[in-house]
Amino acid sequence: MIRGIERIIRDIHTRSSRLTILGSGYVGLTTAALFAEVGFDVTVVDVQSKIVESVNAGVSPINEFGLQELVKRNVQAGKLKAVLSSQAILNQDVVIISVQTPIDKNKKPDLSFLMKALESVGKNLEKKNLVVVCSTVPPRTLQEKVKPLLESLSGLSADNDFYLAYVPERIAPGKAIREFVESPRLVGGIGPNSTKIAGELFKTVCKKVIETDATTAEIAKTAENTFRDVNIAFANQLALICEQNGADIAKVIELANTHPRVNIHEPGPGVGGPCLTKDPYLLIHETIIKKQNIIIIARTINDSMSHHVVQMTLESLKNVGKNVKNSRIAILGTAYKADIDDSRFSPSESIIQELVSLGAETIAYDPLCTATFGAEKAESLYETVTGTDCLIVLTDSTEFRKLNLQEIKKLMKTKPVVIDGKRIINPQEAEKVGFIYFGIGYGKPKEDANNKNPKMNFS
Ligand code: SAJ
Repeated sequence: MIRGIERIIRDIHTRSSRLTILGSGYVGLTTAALFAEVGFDVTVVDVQSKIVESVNAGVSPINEFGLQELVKRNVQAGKLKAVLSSQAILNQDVVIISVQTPIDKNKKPDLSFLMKALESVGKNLEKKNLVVVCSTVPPRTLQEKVKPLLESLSGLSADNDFYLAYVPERIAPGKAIREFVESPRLVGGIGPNSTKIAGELFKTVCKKVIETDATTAEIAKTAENTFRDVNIAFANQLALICEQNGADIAKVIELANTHPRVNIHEPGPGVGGPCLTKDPYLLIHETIIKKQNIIIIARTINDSMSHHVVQMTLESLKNVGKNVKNSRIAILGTAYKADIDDSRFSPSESIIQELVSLGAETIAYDPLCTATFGAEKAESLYETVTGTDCLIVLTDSTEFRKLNLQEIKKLMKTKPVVIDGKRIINPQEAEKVGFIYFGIGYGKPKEDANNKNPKMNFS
């Protein structure tokens, strides 16, 4: 047995192992390109022919920093290719699964893509193969779903005849390649042999590998994004407290974070993207803690922030004698966060839709993202703001961090309102230029609130 494992590890070290990656999203393709770059023969499998054709032409179908060069170089060198069918799983030594694991409309994990991929893997599984799951999954998925399925389809025993590990990804869009290499990588085997072999494989690309077991790795992965979601929910609730008490959340967080063991995240118009909106539900799936579950409460708080932005807009317009109905509203930022083209679960979607349902005219602009969620599409910042009553900032994109407030004011209608969802505008400066300013977590000083701008109360 030991000699068998040593041979597999030697094949990894000499780059003789053949790798197949199932799923060619931004994680799968980044994984494939990086393993090809360190010398492995890599085949990436996808169900979409346009993705396969693109990769084989040396063109990355995904807009990810540095990926294009990696794909081109390794396709040209014959180290990386893409195929449509699952036939590629035959005669492979390592199969890495990186397919989507979404949640359904009831917030329950939908593991159908993973199970389908595993069926094709299981039917062709051979002795000494290593199967690695990278997709984010609920706790005990490897023990209770993946292992039994592969064993029954292949007739082989996990950690003895073949090897199985959970190796979650923790890369962020825009910095996927750097983070793949630099971030410590959790490697959780179904048994010690699997952990050892998978660890050796990932050490060829990742600077640091941390070995554990599959279930611990599953919980740690979902805990990371859940921690961020809960922390952001705390920041959002703190923002509402500041609004009601005439304090500035930006200052409060800055001060609280000078405590050496405090790290409060940033409040905002809501939490978007495919990770933080999903992973908390994977973590708590089938948990017995149904009531007073901080994780569910945090999700609810974060989801409620988009409605808070709309309420803030309505109140602000009312303060200047305008009605949201027939007001023209400029939206800056439709991606789920700054400087990316991804609009999945973006808070701007529900904000635009609620404003439209209330009779507002909306126009949206994002430097990288083409989604507008039903708003009119503008091609530039100045086109967006022209003739509008209100400007809502929803991402802190680089372009929005240096807004020329004087110029913007000239293009907007009288008594222009600005709603700063990301707290990137200086409130005093905006008011000096002539804006009616409201920002998430920015409570008007009490004397102001009593005299000129009544304190807003969003409960
Ligand atoms: N957000 C806040 N306040 C914050 C930070 C984020 O409201 O303090 C909002 C963002 O605006 C966005 C959402 O939360 O709408 C998600 O932001 P994110 O920075 O966590 O971005 P993601 O979803 O791209 O998260 C990825 C994660 N990667 C994976 O799951 C593989 C996450 O683990 C990383 O921590 C994060 O990138 C990162 O560090 O960039």
